[in-house]
Amino acid sequence: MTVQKRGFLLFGIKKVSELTGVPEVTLRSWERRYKVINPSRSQGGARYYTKENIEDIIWIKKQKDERGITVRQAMDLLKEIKEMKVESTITGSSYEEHIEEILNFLTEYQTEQATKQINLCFSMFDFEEVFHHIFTPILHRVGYQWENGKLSVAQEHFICNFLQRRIFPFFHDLYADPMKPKAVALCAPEELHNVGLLLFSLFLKRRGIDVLFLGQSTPTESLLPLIHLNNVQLVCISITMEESISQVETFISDLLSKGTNIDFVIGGAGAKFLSEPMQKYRLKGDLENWKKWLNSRSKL
Ligand code: B12
Repeated sequence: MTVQKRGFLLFGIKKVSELTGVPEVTLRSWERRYKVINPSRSQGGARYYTKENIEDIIWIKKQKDERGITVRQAMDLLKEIKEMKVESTITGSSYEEHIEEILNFLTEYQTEQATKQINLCFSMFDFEEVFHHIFTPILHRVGYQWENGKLSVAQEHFICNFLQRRIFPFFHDLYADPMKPKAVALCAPEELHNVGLLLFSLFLKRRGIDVLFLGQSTPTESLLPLIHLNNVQLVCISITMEESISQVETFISDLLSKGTNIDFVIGGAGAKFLSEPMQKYRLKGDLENWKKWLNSRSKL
């Protein structure tokens, strides 16, 4: 059954099952188990799904069927994306307007307009605010839209590179305190997602800590000489793709077994898959959490 409510089309579970190819019983069990896709209910208890609900179901099915991701992992990812959207609406509609404008311009390769809009953001907000509350949600949405077939790979690459080019100059323009210990920042082996790592490196450098930024897919065996020669005291690692977790863990255990007095911090969406003993190095959350973490580090 399909009904209209406050201008929105709503679909009954039978129709949704037909449209998505997901059996009704599975739809009910996903709702009960993960609580991420929540249709509204009629007074009689019948479920009514919005168009967005249906898109989300198709997205979850695609993750499971084509990418071999478990339903649990796909639901976690979807939840993160939804929370980012809610957060940007709560923290001020002003961010949301910029997010949409910039994303629209970049999707259409309108570089001049996007540049102007980004410049406006830098004039209105602190640069870390721009990166965390505007650039990061844009990139997360790009991922979601790419997954849904709404953005091409070319658009995804273009947008990511365009935004990265606006972040790097800040990193180079900041000066570190020579009296403070040094950090090294790297992505796990085979890991190409490096924007989160760049933001964390920028965070440290802004607070006086010099960061040797190694970036994407760094083979861990090459790091030991660098760490010793430069008196590095903190190793920052970013993991998005789960695959390299075990290599990262071996690297950390090796360094610790050599008696090195080094601290580690690991972030990125894949860090949730770290084993229990390694979870103590994981730093979750955003800027505010990072500030708390830094305050708790007397060495830094
Ligand atoms: C741009 C992008 C790419 C670019 C990356 C370019 C680059 N230079 O980084 C390219 C095109 C290379 C790419 C490739 C792939 N990608 Co990609 N990509 C993205 C996208 C759209 C944006 C990533 C990004 O920059 N986000 C913005 C940053 C700021 O956010 P973040 O990474 O979450 O970081 C935050 C925190 O996690 C944290 N953090 C991150 N690192 C660290 C480190 C430390 C120390 C700390 C403290 C914190 C921290 O701080 C940040 C601020 O909050 C995401 C979508 C998404 N949801 O992120 C998909 C996404 C990550 N990619 C995905 C996939 C599947 C792929 C590919 C497998 C695609 C393919 N079939 O080839 C490959 C894998 C490549 C590889 N081996 O790494 C999936 C991952 C799904 C999963 N893990 O299960 C995503 C989520 C897209 C999706 N919706 O499905 N990708």
